[in-house]
Amino acid sequence: MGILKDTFKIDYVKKLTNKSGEDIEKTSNWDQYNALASLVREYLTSDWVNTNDRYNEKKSKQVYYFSIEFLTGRFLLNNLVGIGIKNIVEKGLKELGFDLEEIISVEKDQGLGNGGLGRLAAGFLDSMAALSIPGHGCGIRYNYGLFEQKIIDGYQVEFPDAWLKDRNVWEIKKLDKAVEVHFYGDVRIDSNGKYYLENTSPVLAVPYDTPIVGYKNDVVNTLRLWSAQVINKEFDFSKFSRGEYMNAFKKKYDVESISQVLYPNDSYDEGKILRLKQEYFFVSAGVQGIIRSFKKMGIPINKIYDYVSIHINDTHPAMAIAELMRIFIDIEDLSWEEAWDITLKVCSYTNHTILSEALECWHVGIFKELLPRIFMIIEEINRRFCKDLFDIYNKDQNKVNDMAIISDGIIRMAYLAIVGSHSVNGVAKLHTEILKNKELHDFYTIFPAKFNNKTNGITHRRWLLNANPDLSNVITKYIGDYWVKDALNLRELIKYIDDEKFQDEIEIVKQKNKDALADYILEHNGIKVNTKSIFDVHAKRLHEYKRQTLNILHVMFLYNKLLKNPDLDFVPRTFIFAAKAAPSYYIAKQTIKLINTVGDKINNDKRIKDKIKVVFLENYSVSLAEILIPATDVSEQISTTTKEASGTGNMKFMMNGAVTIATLDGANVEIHEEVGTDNIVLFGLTEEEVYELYEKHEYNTQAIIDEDPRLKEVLDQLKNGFLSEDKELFQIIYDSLVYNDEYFVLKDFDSYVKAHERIENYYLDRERWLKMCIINIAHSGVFSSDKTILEYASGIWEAQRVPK
Ligand code: 26M
Repeated sequence: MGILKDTFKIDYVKKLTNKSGEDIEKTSNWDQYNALASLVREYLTSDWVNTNDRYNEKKSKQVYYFSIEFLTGRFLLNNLVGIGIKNIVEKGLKELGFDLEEIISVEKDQGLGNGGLGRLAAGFLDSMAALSIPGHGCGIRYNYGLFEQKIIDGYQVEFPDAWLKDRNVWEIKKLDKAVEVHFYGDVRIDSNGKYYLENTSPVLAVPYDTPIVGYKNDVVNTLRLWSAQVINKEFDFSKFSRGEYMNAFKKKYDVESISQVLYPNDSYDEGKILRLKQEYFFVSAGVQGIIRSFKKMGIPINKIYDYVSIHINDTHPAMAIAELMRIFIDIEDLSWEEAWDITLKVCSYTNHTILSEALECWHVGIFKELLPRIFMIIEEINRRFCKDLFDIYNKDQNKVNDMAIISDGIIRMAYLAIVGSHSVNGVAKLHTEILKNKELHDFYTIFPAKFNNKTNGITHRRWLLNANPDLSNVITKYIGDYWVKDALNLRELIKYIDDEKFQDEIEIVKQKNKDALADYILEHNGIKVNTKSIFDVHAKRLHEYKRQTLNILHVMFLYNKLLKNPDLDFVPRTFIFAAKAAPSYYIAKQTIKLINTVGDKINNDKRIKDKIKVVFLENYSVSLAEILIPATDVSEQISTTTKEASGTGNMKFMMNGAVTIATLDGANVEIHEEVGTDNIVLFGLTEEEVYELYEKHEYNTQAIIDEDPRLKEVLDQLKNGFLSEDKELFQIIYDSLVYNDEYFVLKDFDSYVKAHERIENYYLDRERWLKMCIINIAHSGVFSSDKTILEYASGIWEAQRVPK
């Protein structure tokens, strides 16, 4: 959209005065943000309306990305850039005496996700809009997003994330599009064999729509998040007279609890009924909404697969399969066979994990009570599937039980998702191979054509263009701005790899970003870091398999080394951690305490002359990542090989010119393929070695400790009073490493130490280091989520681009 600076200034002053009721000089930062965001929302409204009209007129196939999490972060900068008015706005504001950057930082993150899965969903929405693909998000409007983390006395303490406390400028409530979702009740079948659900407890699902702005293409798609409300007639005021006043409120409270809070776990957690309600709530509302708008087109329902694709992001929305079946059969009167054929064509599923404890299961008992008709349908899907298995496997009942969707009173949601979708994809090459050859091998044997890989990606607009404007400017100065439309063009940078001027500019930008991060650290942690030291960053959820423990043990080892020889030639290092732990994950929370305890000790030890600092940044979030990642020299991607499905942080760091220290896990494998062995620092067990260790049951931690005095020393320090008077404080970490080192921390320790030595040597060779950085940036384009989304669109959804 085009707008003149003076027009903007007039609009803005008017908006700011109207909204705040103050002279503009007297307005607060929040007033200024609120006015600017509201204005941008208004500016993009016509594109939003036109985009929908265009999709309707052309009857374009619509993709609906169903996800229980969307971790979008802030919108303002993205939207300003997307509608192409950022520069004008920045100048206009400056002339009015305001600073855009400051205003942008007022916005609260929309933190409706835990980590990788939710952030991936948000990035995919961004790419679909940028590519003019009619794709929309469907999820839950949680009143409270992921908890805010504070570090108190070294421990994680959780606080509620009241992100809706101030007005959410971006969303529009669509009361007229509300639908009812029915829980509990009795299933009745009439003489014609038609099913009815009676005596249910209905809940009103109210959609709130948020615009998803494309990149300078006039496209605005929609993220629709559902909020639970009590239905007016249920919240019955006539009950007042019967003394039911308080009960009426209890009912309201119970219903609204469905969309109250995001579950703060990022792997499976023992089946809670509220979680099951959340899943069915948004799935049923979303599917009903889709069918309602499809029917308005007047096309027969049995052709819906040509117009609609529903993508199931992990198993949480897998009930979409059964909900579609319910509507097709019970409401649209299709036969089972016809309904099943359509459902399969509409649905596709992405698997995000191979950790078996993370596979979602529900007890038949609670499921059947809460969702009786949905349960019946899943039972029937299972019955038919088992019948096929019985024939395929020559009446081998064990095999049938192994693969059944319902077995031993448990419903396995991944199996439902596989059976009910036409496509099943993993999120990195290695991950997909492991699914096909190990974890889901039996299903792959039966449905080989369903399985495919779609390596994850990240939006280069948020993570490079917007988060790292100085680097973007340098890139554009050398190769033009074609990379913004197609990130693969970043490859052109290779031409300048030997150009000293270019190398200098890359270095200057990194230094500037590091200086800014150092300021942030000083302000938030009170720690003064050496801005010339290597900024080594480990930022992601806290998990044993992600091995923050390996990192901190290595830091302890370096510290010991310096204590023994304080004058050692040593490249100064700043080790930065950022991670939230699930509130109920005890060992993960103790790991945070360990990192902070080690940090306190090292940071205050004069003997080592500030050669190492350890910083734990609290409340890792999208907006913190936007500061942290551009300032990183070394990206820690050190999960136990085979455990990280893909990782996406790895791609963000690479794109911002960090060098990765990595195991050959998840998408690290593909980063290695792109940059070559000289431009990534690999260490640790290979996939084969990991599986061999698991199979042979011969892993002997004691032998490793006996042979490695460095390791023995750091392990002893966990419990000999070196770190804390309370010798039991880290007992659980010690025990898990020494007696049950499931994630091979000890096995990979030596290799990790050596990898860090390599990092140190490369960094000392300034030119070599800068070339590594440049190669990483130049090859990061293949990890743009645009590429990923084009593969989903052609390979899974058969969705076309619908440009203006
Ligand atoms: C399940 C049940 C109850 C409560 C919460 C959950 C749950 C929530 C989030 C389970 C898993 C969740 O996310 C998993 C996740 O983020 N997986 C990551 O997905 C990324 C995107 O594909 C990958 O890059 C990461 O490797 C993978 O760990």
